Amino acid sequence: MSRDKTSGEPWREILNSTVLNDCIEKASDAIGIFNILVAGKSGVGKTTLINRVFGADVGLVGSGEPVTKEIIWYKWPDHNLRLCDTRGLELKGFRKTLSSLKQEIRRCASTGKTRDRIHAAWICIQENSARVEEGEKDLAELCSSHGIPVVVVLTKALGPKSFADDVRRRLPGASAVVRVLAADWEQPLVKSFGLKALVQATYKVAESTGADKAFVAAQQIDFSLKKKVARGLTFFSLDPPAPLPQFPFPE
Ligand SMILES: Nc1nc2c(ncn2[C@@H]2O[C@H](COP(=O)(O)OP(=O)(O)OP(=O)(O)O)[C@@H](O)[C@H]2O)c(=O)[nH]1
Ligand SMILES: [Mg+2]
Repeated sequence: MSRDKTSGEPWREILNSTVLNDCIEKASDAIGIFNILVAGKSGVGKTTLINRVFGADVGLVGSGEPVTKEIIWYKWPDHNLRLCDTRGLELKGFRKTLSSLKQEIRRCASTGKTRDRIHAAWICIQENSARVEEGEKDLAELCSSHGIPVVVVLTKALGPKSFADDVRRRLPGASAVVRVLAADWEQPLVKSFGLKALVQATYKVAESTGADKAFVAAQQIDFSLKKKVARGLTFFSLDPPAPLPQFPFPE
């Protein structure tokens, strides 16, 4: 048996085997893709939030696929996440953004496949803005009318706390309203909070869309949730197409 470092070792052959690759592909298909729409006015903290929850540095991706000027899809190779980033929810241009989004939501749903649909929307509103804009209200209604569950994220949540109740009143179709400080605040010092609550609220809505496993795989906040889901999705429960070869680990 060759001891060459690059080839001929049985464990490398197994790693490259079609059987194993088929299993990995099957596992990845079983987990699927989570498509999330993230919207909110400029500077509210969308990118900070996404980076914290998914550990995916959106700022560094640079390979977004623009659908229109207002809608960009970010996709990561070998990741269970696709992110639809929107621009222009500001007062002036929001009608145009909403009409592009409507088309995009319909396009995503048109294949009839779970993996192509938009599974959830995070509408981000900075807590201290203390008001819900028309664009945010219309977007929430647009999503709800297309069966996309909405989680409202009150970002940079340093108060006023009572704003959450106003938002629940103004956006009654939202599945959840979650206060989040995605990164520690320095002056005054306030530790980050709310990320786990956001993940749990999103998981709850994702369960109804069939994309919950992909969401759990993609998020980097709640590891007990990952364990819980992994227990129901073991590698060997995926019925390999042929018996896997025995695995002689390298010495
Ligand atoms: N400390 C702290 N800073 C935050 C938080 N969220 C956002 N920021 C800061 O607020 C600024 C804007 O945040 P971004 O995440 O870039 O906001 P955005 O919504 O992606 O902005 P656009 O891409 O311009 O629409 C940045 O300086 C962030 O560091 C937070 O939870 N804590
Ligand atoms: Mg951003």
